[in-house]
Amino acid sequence: MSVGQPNKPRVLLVDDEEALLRAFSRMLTAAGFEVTSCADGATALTKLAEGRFDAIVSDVNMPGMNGTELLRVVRNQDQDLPVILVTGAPSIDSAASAVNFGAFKYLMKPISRDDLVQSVERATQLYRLGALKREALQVLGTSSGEGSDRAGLEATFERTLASLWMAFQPIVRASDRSVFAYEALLRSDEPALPHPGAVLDAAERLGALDRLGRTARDRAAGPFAAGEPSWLLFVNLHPKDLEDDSLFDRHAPLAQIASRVVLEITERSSLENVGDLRGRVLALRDVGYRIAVDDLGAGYAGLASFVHLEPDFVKLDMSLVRDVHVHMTKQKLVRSMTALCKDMGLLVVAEGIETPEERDVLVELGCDLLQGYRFGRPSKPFVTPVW
Ligand code: G
Ligand code: MN
Repeated sequence: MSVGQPNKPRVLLVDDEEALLRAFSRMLTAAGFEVTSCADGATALTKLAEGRFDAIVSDVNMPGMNGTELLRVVRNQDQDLPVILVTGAPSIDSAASAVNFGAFKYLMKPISRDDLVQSVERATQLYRLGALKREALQVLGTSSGEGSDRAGLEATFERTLASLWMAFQPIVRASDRSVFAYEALLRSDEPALPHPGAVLDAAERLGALDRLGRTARDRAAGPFAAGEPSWLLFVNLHPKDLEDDSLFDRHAPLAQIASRVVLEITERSSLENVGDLRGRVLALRDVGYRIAVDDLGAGYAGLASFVHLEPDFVKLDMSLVRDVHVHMTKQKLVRSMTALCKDMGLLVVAEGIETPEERDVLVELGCDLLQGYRFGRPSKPFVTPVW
């Protein structure tokens, strides 16, 4: 497996059929996993209590505790540990409870070697990424917001919305120093709401996040449609935007250039309250958009964003980037995260790079796509980046 994973990933196999247990164990061992096998749910729980595992593969139909019951007990102890359920007799019932209790995957027998190995590989990679994220949170601490006066907010917000514009910041390809993309960022000339954070905060208080999102997306699409066709456009979404029908509208200005658009979904706020997240993201892909997880390493420790979003890109938060050249712990985290993301087929963007020292260390650590004041400030279209 990859750099940054010194130990073999550990898999707990649970199946009452001995022949299958042996076959699965052989396949997974050959693929580089350390496998512990057991024949029933109760033994599985004992093994879990004794050691650390990166994934569980369990049969559904077993005497005693069945696979979905095992999943439920595991979920009470660990929100993230991926459980892959295997069944020979799929029923709507068990599929439904599997999804309810957060099964990572539901595989039907007979299962090919490739299906098994790929599912387990993906599951253990995700789980390790979760561990790295928790480590990053501990290293970096958390951030907090700020309040503002409510009086006259509505009128101020309307003025802001009318004059809102988008700045574009370049994302540079390290290999040839060319422009890979631009990220569209909210800008306001309204003195009472001068920062994007203040605009978002006002919109949230007024229940107008959907209008703000729509305005931002429409105004990002305009200048970009006329730009160089090879550039991608990164656009930030608030979790609330995912509940707004206009985001899924194929006639919206942004949808006209959907194949060049990457929608950034932030890790800063929880996605737990978004109903049918997976379905919504599938609908966005259906329009043609790609997905990025934004601010990776900041604020949120869960894995929901990865399991449900299946992102194409991740953006490392600038708190991991700041002074990375003198911070060994950050270097180790960035190296491991980057290697793991590459293994998972994701492109990594490092953001908030301000100095050549940060830039050089990040390139050395495996980051191919770079963004930050060092290369270009967010500006009215389209600043040519410097290296
Ligand atoms: O959450 P998100 O990653 O989308 O936020 C990006 C924000 O970071 C924007 O407001 C942008 O202006 C700011 N930004 C972009 N590059 C840099 C940088 O190099 N340093 C700092 N401090 N901020 C940056
Ligand atoms: Mn962003």
